[in-house]
Amino acid sequence: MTLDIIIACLDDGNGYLQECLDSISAQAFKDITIILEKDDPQAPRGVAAMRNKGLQSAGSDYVMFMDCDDYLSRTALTSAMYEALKNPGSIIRIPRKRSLHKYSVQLVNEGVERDLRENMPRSFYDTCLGQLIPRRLLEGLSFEENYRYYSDIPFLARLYERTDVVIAEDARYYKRVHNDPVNYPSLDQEINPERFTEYCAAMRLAAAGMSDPRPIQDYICQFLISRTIVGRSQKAAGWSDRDMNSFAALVKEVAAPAIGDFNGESKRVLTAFKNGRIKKVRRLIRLHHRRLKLHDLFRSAHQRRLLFYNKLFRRLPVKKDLVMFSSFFGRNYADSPRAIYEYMAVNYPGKKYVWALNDTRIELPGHCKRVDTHTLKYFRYLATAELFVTNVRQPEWYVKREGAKLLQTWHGTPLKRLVFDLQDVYAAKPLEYKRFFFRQACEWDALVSDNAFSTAAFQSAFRYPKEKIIETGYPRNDILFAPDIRDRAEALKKKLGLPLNKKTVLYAPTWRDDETEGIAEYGFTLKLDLKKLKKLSDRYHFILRTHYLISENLNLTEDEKRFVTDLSSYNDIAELYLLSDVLITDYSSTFFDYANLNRPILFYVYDLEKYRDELHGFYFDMEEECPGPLYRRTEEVVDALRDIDAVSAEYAQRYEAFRQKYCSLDDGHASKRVVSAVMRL
Ligand code: C2G
Repeated sequence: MTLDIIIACLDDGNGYLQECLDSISAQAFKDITIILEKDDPQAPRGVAAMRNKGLQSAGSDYVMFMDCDDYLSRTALTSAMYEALKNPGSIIRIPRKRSLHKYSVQLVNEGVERDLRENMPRSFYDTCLGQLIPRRLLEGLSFEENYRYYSDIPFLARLYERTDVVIAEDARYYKRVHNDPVNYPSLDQEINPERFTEYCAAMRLAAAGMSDPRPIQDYICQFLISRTIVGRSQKAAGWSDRDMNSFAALVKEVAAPAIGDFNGESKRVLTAFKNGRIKKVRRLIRLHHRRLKLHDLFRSAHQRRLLFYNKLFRRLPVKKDLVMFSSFFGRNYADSPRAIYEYMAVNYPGKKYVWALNDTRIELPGHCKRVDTHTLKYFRYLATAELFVTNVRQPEWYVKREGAKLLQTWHGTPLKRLVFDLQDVYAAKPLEYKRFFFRQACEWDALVSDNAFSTAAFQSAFRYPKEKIIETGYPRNDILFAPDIRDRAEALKKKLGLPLNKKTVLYAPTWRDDETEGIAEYGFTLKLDLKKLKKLSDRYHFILRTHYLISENLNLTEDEKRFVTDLSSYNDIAELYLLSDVLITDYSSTFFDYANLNRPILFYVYDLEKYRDELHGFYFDMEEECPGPLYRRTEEVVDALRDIDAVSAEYAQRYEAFRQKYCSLDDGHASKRVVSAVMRL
């Protein structure tokens, strides 16, 4: 048996086509002819015309359609062909699954995906993609070339009347969802006011050609219900009257016979559509969402606080001279917001200061109020502060008010690619991440940058305008230039019970996007072998410091605790920089800051390829620019620590070049420069 795969390639701006082709050549089933139809951006033909053209060259037993940004699971075609052998003459459907990730990443996840039942039972299957269609069934069929989005519908309506459909359960067709709908929207994501007019026309045409239009009637009803009163999506609330009227006409003319199969709220909505009572449809949608909101209010304290924020606090006047600080979502009193606060507290004593800080054990110097982010007060302060200083994104619900200013200090010079420079997104809400980030960045009045390199990276990564970036060096690094750092380090060591007679090594790795524990919480597997480090315990004491997103605890044994201290929950890493003699890190921005101290840095990068090629990607080549050696095994780290002076000597030149490029603005006075810039805003 042979198979033609027709790939319609509208726009390959993201280089997805290669992954699609890779997934086809990785199949064990080989009797495949690829018919690739590329669109010409100068004279676009559209998907329907490309598929029709592809059909003209098809000569195999089966035909399958793919989009150029999609790909197949490893055994998709063997499973599908096996079903084809068992069921000659049937269409074999490969279940579709949405993916936001690259082919290589998806391959790793195959078999451990949670939801494999993407192919929910539907009265009508609305895409031609990922189905092995016996070629002889396609005679006389073609895609409607006038349609941009829904040419599949009438085509499939006729096709499905010619035979039955068998599902190849083990196979997967991965439908790639573009995580950057702003710059690279897929057809599904394209915003077009004509979309629903075409939808209605396609449905009418489909129904007209069917001997039994019931599946289409049912499908239209399900579509309207899912967009109006199912779940929390408010999509239908934004439909224009024109769209509403087109749907009403469609229900009346085509779908009305299926309404009887529905009941309750669904039936009411569909009947209102049928009777052309658009206002009533809108009222039912409003009621549905109000009911949901009420339900949320009863269930969640956060929703109640939000209600106060939106309805009350945002109407109070913005308080002049009220400055609010937050670092790492209220977890720490640290980083640049801390440095800026300490500078302002001394130099602007007339202002009122508030810190969002959840850990009551952390002491706050100076005159300032502390507020827990889970309280109503926090919402009130945030609504009324004249200046809000934060080192991470502001809360999603935050709305910047007239007269208020938001200073974004960010939290590191990036080696790891960020936001718009990322192809695959692993954030908690990958689909919305870039859009949300962009919207939030628009509210920043200024963004602090440590060096010219960061300024350039932030412009592309955040799509943030250069004029609003203040390139001053990092306030958080001011502490590293204090004249008494040696004394401070010793005092801190004493306070933390660290040995004074040994050198201290700080191991501060970053987090791994794929070690998810929950929303914005990550696990951590310690790959540095403590048994091997133990050999150095007469000379070195080790500090382990995991990233703030890691929620997992490191369980050290009593024996390990003799030469290792876990300071993952220690408030401010800058103080740990001060007291350590060597830093071991990986892709974390910590090394840019640490280099200010001119002390040795080792890179323990056991998963370099995976991190660089799959998870994140870097802004520069680590092997060429890093101010220290890259190691993959603990033994190498141990050897380097044995003769750390030799390592420093070997990397001296590279270290200096690195400092020139990334640290030249840090001089102990960045807070002052940032504050003067903010005062001018
Ligand atoms: N950090 C820490 N402990 C670690 C790692 C990081 O306290 N083990 C702090 C440091 O201040 C560091 C900041 O968190 O500069 C950001 O951490 P990164 O590991 O760089 O990662 P991320 O939070 O993803 O920030 O553009 C900056 C970053 O590269 C992105």
